[in-house]
Amino acid sequence: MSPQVTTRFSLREVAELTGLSEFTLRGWEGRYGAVTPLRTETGRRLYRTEDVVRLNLLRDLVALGHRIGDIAPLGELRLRSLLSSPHSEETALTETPKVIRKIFEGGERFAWSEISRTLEKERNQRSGEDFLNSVLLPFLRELNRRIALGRISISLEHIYSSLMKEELARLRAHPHSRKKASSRFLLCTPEGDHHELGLLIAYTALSLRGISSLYLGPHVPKQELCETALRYGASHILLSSTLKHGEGPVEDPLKLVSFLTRHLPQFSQLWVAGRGFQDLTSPDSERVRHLQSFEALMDLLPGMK
Ligand code: B12
Repeated sequence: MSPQVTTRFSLREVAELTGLSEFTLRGWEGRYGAVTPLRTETGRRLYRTEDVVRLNLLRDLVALGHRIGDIAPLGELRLRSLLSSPHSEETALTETPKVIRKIFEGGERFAWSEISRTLEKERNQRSGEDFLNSVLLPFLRELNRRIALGRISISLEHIYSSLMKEELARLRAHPHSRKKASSRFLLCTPEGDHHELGLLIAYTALSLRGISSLYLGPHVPKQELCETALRYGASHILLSSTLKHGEGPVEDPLKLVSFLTRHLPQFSQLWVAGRGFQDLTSPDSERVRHLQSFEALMDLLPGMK
């Protein structure tokens, strides 16, 4: 009889199998007790197959909007029933606006001219801001959800991202509002972070509201940012970061904000947003504001002087 082989996985292997980063895996274990892997004599983690199954379930539920702290204590049966409960993917799909479903159905068939027509029709029926809030942002949310669930191939992901960028550029090309605000925004992502979609959305929102802005784009060194803020006379710096410290080559957000509050011109306010700044909920300077969402950004813009 052959000896029984029990498969064990290292932290790196589990990261590859689940698509969760090593940082997230350690966090879910340490903070929420999501799984308790075995340990080698030297203290390295060894995961069982059932740990990987459990982590995949937790990952899918988090992508559907559940909080890890709420679901981490639940057993496998309960997790499975949650996946097929009213918050299941099917329900999320039927709750998705019809136009968004049409875009994704078209994308599956590579029917790009059909998608263009659908978007054009929506664009013509709505104001720029309504198109942004009711079509583009829900489209992005659904796209992120599908990516997190592993439902989108890499090429489709790239095509959808380009589509989003084109639509945003189109909105900016036809501003619906004349320049009226005296504010001057400077937009960028921190050095090391190349994710610029969130920044482009904000740039488009500012343009639709007639607010002057200078788009520096992604990966801007902090010293350069401070210098440009001074030369441009920026009333606001909008800094968006998607990468979390430890998961990419970006500086600790606390240290970055502390540097900026010391070196930005006194007349500039600093607004930070995106998941890279998620943990910076109450910055300790009055000049710094943390924006939780695009809705929060839009709410802040109208009354600006
Ligand atoms: C597109 C993408 C890329 C593209 C970026 C292209 C571009 N020019 O923007 C490319 C291919 C370059 C890329 C590279 C990498 N990526 Co990437 N990427 C993504 C992806 C698929 C979408 C991110 C995005 O743009 N979302 C759009 C924004 C608007 O949505 P959101 O991030 O959910 O933000 C929400 C809020 O935070 C808020 N918000 C966000 N920004 C802003 C801005 C303002 C002003 C406001 C008010 C609100 C706001 O609103 C959003 C909706 O609620 C995500 C996966 C995902 N599903 O999110 C991974 C993801 C962000 N990437 C990730 C990683 C790790 C990388 C790489 C390190 C991968 C690698 N190993 O090479 C590199 C890093 C490159 C670098 N140095 O920056 C991780 C980040 C993990 C973490 N928590 O830090 C993610 C989450 C994937 C994953 N699950 O592992 N990536």
